[in-house]
Amino acid sequence: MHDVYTLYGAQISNYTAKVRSYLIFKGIPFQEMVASNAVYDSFLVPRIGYRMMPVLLMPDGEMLQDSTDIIDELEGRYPLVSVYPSTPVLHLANLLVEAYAHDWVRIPAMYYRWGFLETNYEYLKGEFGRMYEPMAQAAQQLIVGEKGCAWARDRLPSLGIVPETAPEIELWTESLLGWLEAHFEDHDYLFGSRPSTSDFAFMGPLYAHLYRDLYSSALLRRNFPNVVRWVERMNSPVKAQGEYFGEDRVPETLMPIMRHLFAEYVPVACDTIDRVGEWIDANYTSPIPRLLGTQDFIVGKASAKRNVWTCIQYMFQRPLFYYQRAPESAKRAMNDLLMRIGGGANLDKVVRHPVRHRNHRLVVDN
Ligand SMILES: N[C@@H](CCC(=O)N[C@@H](CS)C(=O)NCC(=O)O)C(=O)O
Repeated sequence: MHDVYTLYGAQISNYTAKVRSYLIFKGIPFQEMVASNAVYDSFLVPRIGYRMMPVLLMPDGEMLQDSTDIIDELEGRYPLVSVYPSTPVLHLANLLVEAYAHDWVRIPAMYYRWGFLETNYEYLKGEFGRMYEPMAQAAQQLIVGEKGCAWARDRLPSLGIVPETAPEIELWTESLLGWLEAHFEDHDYLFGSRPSTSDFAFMGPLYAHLYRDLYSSALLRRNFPNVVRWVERMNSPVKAQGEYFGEDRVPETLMPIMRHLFAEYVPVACDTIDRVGEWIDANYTSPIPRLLGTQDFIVGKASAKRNVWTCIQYMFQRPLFYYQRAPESAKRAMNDLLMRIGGGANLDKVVRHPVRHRNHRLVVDN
């Protein structure tokens, strides 16, 4: 087929959902292939080097892993209807919410998937089994699915999902869904009548996990109908390209999210930048490991430890660089946003060693 992209991923995959909704919005022709064991072994691992989805195969044969890199590569190829707001304050706010949705809302997504097994487990075994072995008998799929589930559940402590944090994750999730519900009462997307990269990033946890998994699906449908409609909008072709807010100001309905992200995500992101920096000072080699020891974090009234996920620097250095490299006039407007957020919110964190992806690995950007 000519000029058709292939998205390797799965319905249950957070970061596949992000890229899928982007491709749908942009009207980019694509087909989807399940990243099954056979596809991994015979096609993806030999080219990417490890098991990870999503992967996008371009019509010219180039392959990309990493949902953010995929979107940015395609923005370069299809720049006409950009998914980044062009005005400074909205652009910055979008990069912040994108990083939060990508890195941090993964916590509620994983918690709600694995925290309610009485409701979710049979469904998840089937989903994992069908993904890994789509051609196998149903009974065989359940066996394979059980192993896949065990592997995924083992990840929870690395994200700080432990019995002490669970009640606070629930409170946060209900608040977050409430903020989104109120925002989508007035607006089709986060920054206006056109989706932006933060909408796509939110589709990961909100579609792949919360909308589809049985327990959270009932919760969403019961209490958050605007969020449900937004998810469905995000997976449907649009009639009009829409536009971002005319005024370069973050609406009041998004401010609770902005405040939460500075209170709980930014401290972790800044610590991650320090830890990655120390590792690079000591090792100065590539690639950078995915996990680097542990760090303290808070969720609501609970505090706990989690692993340092080095990929967090990759997402959070984006808003930092945008802010720090902006001309003074734009910075003044962005500082007004930081003042509105309050609590000493700032984006002054110095990134001594920027990172990037090379050959599908996180490396020092030098
Ligand atoms: N930074 C990557 C993260 C992708 C990712 O974590 N994908 C998950 C599925 S949603 C996966 O394949 N995990 C396999 C693993 O962690 O080993 C991206 O944005 O594409």
